[in-house]
Amino acid sequence: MSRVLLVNMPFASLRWPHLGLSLLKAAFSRQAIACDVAYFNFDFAEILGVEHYHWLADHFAFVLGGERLFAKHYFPDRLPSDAHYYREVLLPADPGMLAADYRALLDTARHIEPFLDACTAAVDWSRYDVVGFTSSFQQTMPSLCLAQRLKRLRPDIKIAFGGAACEGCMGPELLRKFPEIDYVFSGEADRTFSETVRGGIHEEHEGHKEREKREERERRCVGWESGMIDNLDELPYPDFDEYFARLARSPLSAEIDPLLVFETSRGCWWGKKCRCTFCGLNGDRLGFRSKTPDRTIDELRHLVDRYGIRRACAADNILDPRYFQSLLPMLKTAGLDLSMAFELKTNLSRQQVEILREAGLNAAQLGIESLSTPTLKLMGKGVTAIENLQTLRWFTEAGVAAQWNLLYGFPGEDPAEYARMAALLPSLYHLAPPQMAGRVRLDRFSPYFDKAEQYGIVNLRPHRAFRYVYPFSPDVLERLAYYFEYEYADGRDPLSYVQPVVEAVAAWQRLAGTVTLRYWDRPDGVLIVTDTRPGAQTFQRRLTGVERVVYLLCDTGRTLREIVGHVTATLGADRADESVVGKMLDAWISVRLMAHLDGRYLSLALRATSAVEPPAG
Ligand code: B12
Ligand code: SF4
Repeated sequence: MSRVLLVNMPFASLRWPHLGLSLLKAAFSRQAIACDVAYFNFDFAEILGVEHYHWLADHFAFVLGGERLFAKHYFPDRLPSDAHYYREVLLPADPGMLAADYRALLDTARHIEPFLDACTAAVDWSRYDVVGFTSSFQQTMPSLCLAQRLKRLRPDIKIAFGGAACEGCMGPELLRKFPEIDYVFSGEADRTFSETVRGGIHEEHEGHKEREKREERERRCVGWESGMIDNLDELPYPDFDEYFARLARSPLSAEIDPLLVFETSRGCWWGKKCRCTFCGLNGDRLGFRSKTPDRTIDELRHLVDRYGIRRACAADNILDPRYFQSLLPMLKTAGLDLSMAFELKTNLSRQQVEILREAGLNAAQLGIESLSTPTLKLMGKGVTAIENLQTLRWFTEAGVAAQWNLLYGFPGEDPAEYARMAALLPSLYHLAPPQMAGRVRLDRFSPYFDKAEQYGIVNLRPHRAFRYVYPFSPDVLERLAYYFEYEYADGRDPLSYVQPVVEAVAAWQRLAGTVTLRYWDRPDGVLIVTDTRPGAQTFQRRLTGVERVVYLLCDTGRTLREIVGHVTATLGADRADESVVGKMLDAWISVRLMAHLDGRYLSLALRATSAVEPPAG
């Protein structure tokens, strides 16, 4: 029976185990196939230092800085020069890039040969028949460099590749262009990889040396259709042992605060109905599947007990909405004491945000993307600006770290929406700011990629960074690239109208955490609002009677009709004169206590928690 080594190369994060490899290892264990996992990303980080390593992993992810370092090693003298790369790729992506940073990037190259030597020497390769490389997070060229060495050292070892960079046509193309790869697995491989190995990768090789031919190599691409797991409860628990062992013996361990990674679902239920136009997640497979709540709790308990870590990050693209009635309340009482991060769609209620918080959510990646409903409609996001805003406010209020991005450049977007957004943003400086304001990326598998013309996207071409990694013809690059560049059929340049939004976001980021807009609803029926945002006209306001009732009602965005109806029901018809209420709302909008979006009014102040003393007055 074959023995398998799974390899996690740079630039995978050091902060968590690799979920895909940990599941594959567990799948091999079930089949009684010996399998180890090598976290060579640690070996590189131990040469570079944690900070430099993560800088390369995160800062250069989309300009492929890490891939290029290894590509220069793999293809000596076949790639365009560093000076070109700097001018054509790095500077356009980051005009403020310092010369020192550029030199630091280039200087990393001298560590590659010793790193590969160390990887080669660290393992007794005669113990393995199959070596599997995972390839996302700039891992393709680092993996190929090591695979090339292995093939020279032990030509009989079978090399398999899998992971996000092998999905769709990218996998077969890698197989065609890189002779060291024997097998590519596209998509989920929980079942197919162990079955293929059990079926005899090794034996097949022994008998059929001539299988080097191109046609047959293509046959060795195992597709996702055969690999998709319908019932996620059938998956084993991931085996993180080697990650934690590697972390424990690393001199870097004191600098790394590890997280558990878990998944409760795969695919996206929203995307299955209406894929967001920019979304390339999940490759070709969006079919949503989720684990049963009992199984999820058992798995989390197992992970917490085994590894003693109580911080976790879900790899899910989206939360199963049924979990509000099942998994999340169960987590509250399960006694796991877990703090978790999840990616979430923003069509939530205040009560749901509270359920999430009580279940242990302490960070969320919110799919906000825009604060303009017409733009959100264009991208098929299925939420409105007001939903985005109220959810952001509830998360800020609940103390859950909200991470989100503000994107622009959606084909067909109305520039006037950006003028409106720029006017709105200074009212929001007391909320969690976006991590970045940036042009929407064009990813493979997204509707923008698949139906570019239909969306008014022209001149679609692989992101220029790929030319600096692969010395191949344009048609090959088209099949290898994950990110693309493009122009608009109507000739627009978003930079001509988004600048005020970009500047407002920069101001927001600078001010984050230093300004507040908060209210206290006192038992004596007085609602106190304090405001320290830049330009605030009054530090403190008192709202009573109808004002208080309306301000509290607009915790969720409300129409004027709803507001008037509510005032009539609670205070009587004589207090609910529509024009009087309308004037009150307008006055609040002018002093930025309230936002008016999509025909709805939303109170902007955060509800004070009991931990904060109400101001006197
Ligand atoms: C969760 C997630 C994260 C988490 C990390 C959690 C983690 N597990 O590492 C967070 C939010 C932190 C994150 C960060 C980033 N991410 Co991310 N992330 C994902 C996401 C949504 C799921 C990944 C996951 O764990 N899936 C579940 C596991 C079980 O699946 P898997 O790893 O793919 O493994 C399966 C198969 O691929 C296959 N397989 C995998 N390896 C191998 C190897 C062999 C030999 C075989 C046979 C099979 C095989 O079998 C496995 C089991 O079925 C994917 C999108 C997606 N849906 O895949 C993006 C994705 C992987 N991320 C991506 C990117 C770009 C990033 C960032 C650079 C973004 C950024 N600038 O912040 C960073 C990089 C961080 C780093 N350096 O490690 C890209 C990668 C693109 C690429 N071609 O490399 C993806 C594909 C999203 C996208 N479309 O842009 N990410
Ligand atoms: S962006 Fe999120 S919600 Fe939209 S299709 Fe992709 S995974 Fe689903």
